[in-house]
Amino acid sequence: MKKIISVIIAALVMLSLCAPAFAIEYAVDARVKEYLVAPSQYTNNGQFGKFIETTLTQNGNTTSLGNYGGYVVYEFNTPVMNDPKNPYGVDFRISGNAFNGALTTQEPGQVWVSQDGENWYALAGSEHFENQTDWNYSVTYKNNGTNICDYVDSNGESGAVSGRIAARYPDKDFYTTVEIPDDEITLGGVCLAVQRTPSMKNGIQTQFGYVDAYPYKIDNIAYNPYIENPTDEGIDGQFDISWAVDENGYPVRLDYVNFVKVQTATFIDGAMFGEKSTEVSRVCMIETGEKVSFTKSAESITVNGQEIEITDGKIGYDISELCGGEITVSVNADENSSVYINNLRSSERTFESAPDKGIIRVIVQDGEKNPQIIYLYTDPDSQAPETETLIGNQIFDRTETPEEEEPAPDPTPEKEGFFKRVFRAIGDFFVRIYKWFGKTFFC
Ligand SMILES: [Ca+2]
Ligand SMILES: [Ca+2]
Repeated sequence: MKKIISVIIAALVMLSLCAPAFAIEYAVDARVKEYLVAPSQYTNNGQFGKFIETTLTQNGNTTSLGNYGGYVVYEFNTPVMNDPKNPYGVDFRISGNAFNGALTTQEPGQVWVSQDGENWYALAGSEHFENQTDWNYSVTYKNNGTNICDYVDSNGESGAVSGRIAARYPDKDFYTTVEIPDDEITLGGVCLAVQRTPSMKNGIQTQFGYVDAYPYKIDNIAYNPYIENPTDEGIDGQFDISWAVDENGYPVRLDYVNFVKVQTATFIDGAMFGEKSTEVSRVCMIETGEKVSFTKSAESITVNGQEIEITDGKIGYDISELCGGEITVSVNADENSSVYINNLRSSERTFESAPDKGIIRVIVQDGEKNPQIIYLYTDPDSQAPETETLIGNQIFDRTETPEEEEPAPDPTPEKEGFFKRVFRAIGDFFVRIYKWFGKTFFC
């Protein structure tokens, strides 16, 4: 027994010696500015409901944001750069605790970014432009003095907040960074789905662009968000600042951000598991690559048979004249590209009618390159921009850098045929004779 104990102590000493090395590698230069766990089984309660700062440490520590609207705001001391050298365009990672990508396991959190902490832009994940996604949903949680809050939402639905154990009103003493009124608090933002009937089937499927949707990995490597089979192979929490959009869903250009917010984006009763609540386990920066490179494989997009040429510097296209009823969008890109049309990974998608939000986003991505992002506007009355609206200072040159050409291999001398060799030998012979005569008789 003593031997076992001494081995354990030795192992612990070894681990404690190793820890600082990992801490340096994965430390994030940021602080928690605000944190609130919305009424849920984790509110005012234990590890999952309190120690959010641990998500900034090297190995992370699972912490919950609670029910819909619960959130954390990180303030970075060093800006997070939207650096075109980042593989796949991924600029940072925030992981949750999902153990697979199944719809019952996913608990997606919406990510927002800001330069000043006041003006926020959503990073549009795969579901952002789908009809069922509500960009302006809110829930007012009411403190009734019991373990289960009441609520009323922006759709006028109301009742008791369902919870497996409890859905407590947040206590001021637990969440000191947020002003919490005594009687009720309203939390709003993006909501991906509302399902308040308790059922094991109350799940949600996202493809990319949310926290706590896929298994996580503890490292600082960027993984491709657009892979073919994310349900089996997706890695949680890859974020590209180039997904940023304003309140109308129009693209904005942010070359850096100083604040990142994660917010539970569902109001779903998951029956025996309790409410769906986004967990945050770890924030990390990613290793920047060597080379700037952009995907530009889509030269054109066909909408209902009409080809639209994609021109340099223009990412927004008005297609409203082509949108009478059904809309079929075909992306003419390299066959090896990953192509997303809103939340569908395919180079073609048919919409029964124009999407409610008036926007179809096309993403094309090749190899490790930054994606090509194109917006098609279906609403004739929209004032949609043809380019991204620049926020703050422009830092990076986004024009495409040509691929470095592979050095040409040394030319291999062609093997000469038999007759060619004979003729060359005869020619060389006469040249030598000619030179010999010249030297002998004329010099
Ligand atoms: Ca990026
Ligand atoms: Ca989770």
